[in-house]
Amino acid sequence: MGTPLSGIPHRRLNRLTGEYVLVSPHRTARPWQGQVEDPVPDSRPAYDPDCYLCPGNTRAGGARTARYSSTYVFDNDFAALLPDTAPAAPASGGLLVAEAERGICRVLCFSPRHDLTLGGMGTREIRQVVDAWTQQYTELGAIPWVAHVLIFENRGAMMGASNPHPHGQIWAEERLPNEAVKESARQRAHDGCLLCDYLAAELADGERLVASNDEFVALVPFWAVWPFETLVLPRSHAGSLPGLTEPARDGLADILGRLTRRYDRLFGVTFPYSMGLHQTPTDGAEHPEWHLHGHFYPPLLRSATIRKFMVGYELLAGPQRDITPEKAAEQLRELSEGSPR
Ligand code: H2U
Ligand code: ZN
Repeated sequence: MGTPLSGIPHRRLNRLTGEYVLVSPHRTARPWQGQVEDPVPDSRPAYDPDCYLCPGNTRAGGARTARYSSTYVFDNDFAALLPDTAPAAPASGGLLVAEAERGICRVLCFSPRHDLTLGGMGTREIRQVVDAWTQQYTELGAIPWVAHVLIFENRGAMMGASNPHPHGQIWAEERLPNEAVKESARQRAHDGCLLCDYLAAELADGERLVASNDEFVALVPFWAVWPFETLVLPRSHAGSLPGLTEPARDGLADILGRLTRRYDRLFGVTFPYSMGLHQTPTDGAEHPEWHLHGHFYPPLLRSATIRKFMVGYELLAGPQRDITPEKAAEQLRELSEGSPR
């Protein structure tokens, strides 16, 4: 594929969404001068008596978090969607369209240890998270009215995480949300599997690869919007976590640990991000076009404190970036991965 137009303003097509991103590489003529430091040691305790996610503690709503020893799932005490929302008649009075939306929101603690992050957990512990995600996708997706299950993690205050305890969320709902609608349409429109073909092109090119193992590849997508955005892809076609083989589940755990440790070393801080897994809709239809993948959207641009803002052009026209995806991949690739704590 090669890197086209590497020195001039250009736009790139996001094959998954059909949207363009503007790239302005000439604005980053200065060489990379950012220091690469070891992550600042986290001073969090292994157990925090005031943390609502630590084993045995009372949550805000009064419920008690169990004394768990690996992963722990509970219904979100402040759920954005509710399972018993009555299917009200759509209020589509002309231009004003609204419809009731049923859903189930859960919180998943990755570890009983308050002081860990995915990158600090060993592959075996992350594999337990992968298994919990698989189980949740299967269980929630099997509910007849659930059409979509989103698994995600907000990490760091910058991304709105309410608590540093390692945890993620799961939102299951009645209809496909916007991103799933766009990605479904683009994958369906492609002749063959879009992401199998895309991964083959990226492996042949190599310029945007960050880390890989026998089962999974992490790369900065050609159309990345966030400076250090990455896409995590299984090498073999699978639409969802239950479709992964045992070695592939281990491979996913391995790549998640290694990728997040690279992130943590980039600016020497626990790297903030929102990450999520996009999987086959559970709407009862056949979706051979869907290829499981993970998106990492980190907000940081140049240091632990300089973030990318989505303002101006981004809000009013479309996403724009300066540092090229190739440069970002190179920076992430050159870091050592370190090891879990
Ligand atoms: P975030 O850190 O990504 O915001 O996720 C934490 C979720 O935990 C959030 O959705 C829920 C919040 O509603 N929560 C509980 O369910 N119980 C609590 O006691 C506090 C927070
Ligand atoms: Zn905790």
